[in-house]
Amino acid sequence: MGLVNWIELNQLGDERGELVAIESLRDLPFEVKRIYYIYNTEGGGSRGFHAHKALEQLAICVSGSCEMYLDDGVNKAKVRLDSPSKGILIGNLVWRELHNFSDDCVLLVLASEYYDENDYIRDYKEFLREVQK
Ligand code: T46
Repeated sequence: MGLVNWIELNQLGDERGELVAIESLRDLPFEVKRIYYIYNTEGGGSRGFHAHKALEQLAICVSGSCEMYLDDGVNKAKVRLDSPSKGILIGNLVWRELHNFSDDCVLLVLASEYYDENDYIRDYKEFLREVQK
């Protein structure tokens, strides 16, 4: 898996509006154990600045936009999330930073594991050491 992996989600819209459905292990490569979302970002700063040892996630900007900086210790990329029908897969051992949230941003995240603070690597040098193992 490369650093930047987009997943095009199925848009099931009709004249009443759009509908996107996401099924565990079918539309994304892991079982979803947790869902969270980030909103009310107006005036907020950047977020993230960490990697995960095991956690995999799919992030979808269901409203507005934001930018995500991804770094696997070798490759670096900046992506813009601005579509409710497109998600970005974030693998384990990927450093992520989130910037430039629009006021109306709602970032929905589907996660492969329950919340576990021990899975976070919050120190960039420790992250590089972990990647090089
Ligand atoms: C990620 C980016 C995109 C919980 O109690 N449960 C949860 O599931 C989450 C995600 C967070 N929290 C608590 C931990 C902190 O006290 O909520 C607070 C804010 O979390 P954090 O500072 O980790 O938020 P972000 O936006 O920097 O990072 C989050 C995720 O933690 C992270 O996995 O990839 O969003």
